[in-house]
Amino acid sequence: MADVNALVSKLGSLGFNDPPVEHAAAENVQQWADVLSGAAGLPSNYVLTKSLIFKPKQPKSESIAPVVVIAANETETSPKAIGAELKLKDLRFASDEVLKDIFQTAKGSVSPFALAQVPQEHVGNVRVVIDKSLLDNTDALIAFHPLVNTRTVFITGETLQSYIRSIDGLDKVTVMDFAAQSASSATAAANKKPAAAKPAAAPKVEEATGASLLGVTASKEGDFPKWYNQVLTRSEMLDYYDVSGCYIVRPLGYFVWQQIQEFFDAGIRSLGVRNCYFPMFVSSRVLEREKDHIEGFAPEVAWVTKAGSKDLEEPLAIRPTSETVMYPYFAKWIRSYRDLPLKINQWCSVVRWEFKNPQPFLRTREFLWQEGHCAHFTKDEAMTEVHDILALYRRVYEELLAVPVIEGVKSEKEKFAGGVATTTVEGFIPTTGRGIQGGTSHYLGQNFSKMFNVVVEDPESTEAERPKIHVHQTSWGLSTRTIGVMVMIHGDDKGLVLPPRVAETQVIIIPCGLTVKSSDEDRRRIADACLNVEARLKMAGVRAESDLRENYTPGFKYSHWEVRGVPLRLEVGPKDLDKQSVLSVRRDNADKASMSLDGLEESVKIMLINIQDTMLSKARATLDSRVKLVLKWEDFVPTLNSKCLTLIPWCEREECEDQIKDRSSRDSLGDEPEDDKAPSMGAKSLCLPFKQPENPAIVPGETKCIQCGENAKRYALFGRSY
Ligand code: 87F
Repeated sequence: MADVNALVSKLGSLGFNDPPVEHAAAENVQQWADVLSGAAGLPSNYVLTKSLIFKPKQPKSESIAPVVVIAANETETSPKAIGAELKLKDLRFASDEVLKDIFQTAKGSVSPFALAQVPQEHVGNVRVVIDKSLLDNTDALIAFHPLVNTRTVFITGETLQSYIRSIDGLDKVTVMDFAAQSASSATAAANKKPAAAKPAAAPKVEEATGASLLGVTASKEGDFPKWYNQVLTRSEMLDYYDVSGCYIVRPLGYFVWQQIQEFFDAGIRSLGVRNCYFPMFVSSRVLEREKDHIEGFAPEVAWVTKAGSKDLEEPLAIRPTSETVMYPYFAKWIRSYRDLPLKINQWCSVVRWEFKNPQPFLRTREFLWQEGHCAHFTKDEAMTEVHDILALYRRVYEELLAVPVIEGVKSEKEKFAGGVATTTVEGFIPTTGRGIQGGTSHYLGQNFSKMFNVVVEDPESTEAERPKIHVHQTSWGLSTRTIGVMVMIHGDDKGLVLPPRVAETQVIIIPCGLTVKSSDEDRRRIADACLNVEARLKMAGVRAESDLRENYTPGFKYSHWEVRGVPLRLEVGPKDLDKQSVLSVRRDNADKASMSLDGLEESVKIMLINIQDTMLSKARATLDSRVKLVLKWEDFVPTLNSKCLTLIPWCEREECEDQIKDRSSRDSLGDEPEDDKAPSMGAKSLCLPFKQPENPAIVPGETKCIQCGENAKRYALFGRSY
């Protein structure tokens, strides 16, 4: 027998206290509308709903995976469209047995509230689809039968969502825009255009809208790309945008960037670098002054060609980097060696119209970065700076993001073509076994100063002859790619895991241990204790928040903050308070410990430092175990295939690098792909690490390159990469 009272009290606990309206039995929607029209106590504006239960075609051996659709009565809920949205085949109405066995309800009495009656062993298989129009229409209340057809409750979209969230284990919830679906299929039918005509980003935007309801469901090992997208969107770090390759960095993600900015900005300031801002537009004349190296990059340059409907007299490029923008002004501003060094940096966004598959943070068409550009009198000074900046990049990764990196210099093939030498910090994504360039610091030599005529007079020269000396330049950049690397390395199947130094909220305080029997007095005591802990931690400089929302269970709050990567949770319950303590739960390793209220500030700070350190050591241990010394070619591809990077004795010849790439790509191996995820890409050199293996050390003239047999010069780090 349906327990209407329990339901009403549940809705009450979610903050919805209006009693159900009683009426004569309604067997169908028409009758429902009729009986309501005569009832008293109706809200002024409401929508009647339908709740439908479908079942996909599935093998008998699999457990039943029903789909509950909650929609406005007026909404056209085609099973085909729902199936397409959920990627399920052949949706049919569920049988009476399914209604009875799984939802303990019968035809005619189905409502969202039947979800609470699903036995625990089935809950994980149930999918829920909510009609977006119900949630969007905030002017109207939503009408449901509370398990019996003689009453109606009217609730808000917010309460409906809270109710669904409060059901333990129910995590497959999709918000579906039926209106957009039927509009787009109508247009498609009318135009008979191929599917490709649909904007590619649209379904993702939709998925992201519904995502705020959910935790992460994809597994990191099982489906890494899906996992990465879910972690970013469901943690609310990032959202999709309707220009392909462009993304919204939401406050949680932007906070991480600001922490990086703050740290790096202080670092470069103490090296004497000053911030500035140059325009984002570059005329073609100026861009092409640097033809040689721009040539390879030209396809990625985006141009503005119109203002309103009028063509611009001269198209303007949007900066992909600012060498050509800045260096004419270096020539203007630098007159004497006394004007050196000139050290400037700008924080800005750049645009590179990539055609390869975009990936949030890792490869995007517009991204945020800093670009530093300096001019020095001597090569030595410039080289010192190149290394100082690289050390700062390493510290951003290791000290802030808890991400270990390998420092080194790029091969001739991989260096920035406009410069003399490129130094780099290389990261590693264990799940895919691929390396990733983390930031580069270039010694440009006198290449650009010759092109842009950035010269000073020789201070040693006499009045008579005044030879000009070209300055030695550096440029260096670090982008929001840092954030993507951090997410990929630390995230887990529950979502984001943030290192404390970059977490917007470092500690979340959650009241728990309250039951329906708890008195108001108990509730107040716990809430006050949470606020007190929050205030004490804030005073001590810890970024702490309490989650005192009343319409959510502690379990819901735990997952809410776990998805968002908060490093430390403090649970405050009556029993803890009796012992003058709280329970701490770490996000990185789930360790629980009782923490005394006495000296809490110190204990929390120590624990945050410990979390930061543990995250780095763990990532470093993984990196160390996945960089393999490979001393013969036969071991090279198998090592890559086991998701490792390789350190090989190498001749450093470009031709050999090309051969390594060819010989390690799947096509040339003649392998049939075992599955779509099998690695196909060839390996490239990531860097020549500064720290060279010593056992065995390279013996000049003796140690041979493992690919071509010529003399090896150094060990090189090779791997598949992003
Ligand atoms: C894309 C289009 C046009 C990279 C591009 O690494 C030009 C370029 O010059 C381009 N992609 N690059 C190289 C950037 C070199 C350098 N610039 C300053 C950096 C760090 C910051």
